[in-house]
Amino acid sequence: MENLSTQELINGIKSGDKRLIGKAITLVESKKPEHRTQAEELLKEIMPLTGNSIRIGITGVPGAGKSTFIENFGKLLIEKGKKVAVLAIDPSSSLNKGSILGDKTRMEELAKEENAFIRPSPTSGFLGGVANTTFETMMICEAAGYDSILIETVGVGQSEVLVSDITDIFLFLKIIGGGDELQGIKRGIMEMVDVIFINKVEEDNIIKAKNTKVELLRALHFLPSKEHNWKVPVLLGSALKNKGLEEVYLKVDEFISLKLKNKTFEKVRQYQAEKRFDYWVQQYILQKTKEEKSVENFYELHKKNAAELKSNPSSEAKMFVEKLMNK
Ligand SMILES: Nc1nc2c(ncn2[C@@H]2O[C@H](COP(=O)(O)OP(=O)(O)OP(=O)(O)O)[C@@H](O)[C@H]2O)c(=O)[nH]1
Ligand SMILES: [Mg+2]
Repeated sequence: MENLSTQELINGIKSGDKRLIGKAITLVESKKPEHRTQAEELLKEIMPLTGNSIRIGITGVPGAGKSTFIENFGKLLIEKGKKVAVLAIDPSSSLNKGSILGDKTRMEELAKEENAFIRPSPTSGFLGGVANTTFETMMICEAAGYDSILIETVGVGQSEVLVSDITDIFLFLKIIGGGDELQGIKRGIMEMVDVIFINKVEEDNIIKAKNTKVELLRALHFLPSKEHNWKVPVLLGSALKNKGLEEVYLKVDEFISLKLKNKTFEKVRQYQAEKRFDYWVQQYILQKTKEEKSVENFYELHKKNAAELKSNPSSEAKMFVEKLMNK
């Protein structure tokens, strides 16, 4: 990696230079400890410029139309005067190469927009883990003036949990399948979702789509309300034909306004930050562990005991931390 100073990167971010924004993101994604130190420096400096965006998570099964949706929804946001950053987390990309590349080509038009920035997120971070690396990428985008962040993740369960930990609103893209309409939406995901968009609704399946909507609304009725006074809406449309996206925009806007009114917008962000703090405490303790030979040795010893099923992993972890503290 080209050696740019922290200040050069910060200036680049502030002036909205996409090449330097990209370099700064590469820095926070780096697995090298010395890069991490520079990343911390950079993030500390840009912190006051972050937070001023709406963070939108978008999920759905592979092929549901997430990228197509983001392409057209992103363009709609730009028409409304927003600056849009798109981050894609694809936990399957290591198995199924080309998915992320696919995203790039599917967002061709959005990528050409001056006010859009598109970036795939790595599926594994060094210390960060997926959600933390993505969060820091989001901070850089916010500092560069992007006020709408769209995060695409494929609907396989785990990644939604991560994405819902860093976003303000969660959108679920559903396609109509045969048989049980609730199949494919795990209860856990349903509980995280704030807006549902049934995609690929076109002339030939509109009746089916309406039935699906009724079924979904019925199922949602039995779930506890995540946000006070919010009923998860089920919208119909076609991402490809640009139908129904304005309604999604209005619902997103309504939901964010409600969160601000209920004072949960800030509260949830604070709670998310607490979780990140705890995460980083663990990561930095682990990193320190590896820096000192004697500590590393007893770390490895307890880990081995756990791995060999000699005793409970939590007991081994407790013994290790107690030794570490008394050192
Ligand atoms: N008919 C129709 N096709 C659509 C619509 N939205 C997306 N598609 C098509 O569905 C296919 C998958 O779309 P993508 O946008 O790549 O879906 P995705 O959810 O991002 O897929 P992954 O990233 O692979 O999980 C593409 O061939 C799209 O052109 C729609 O509203 N109507
Ligand atoms: Mg996609």
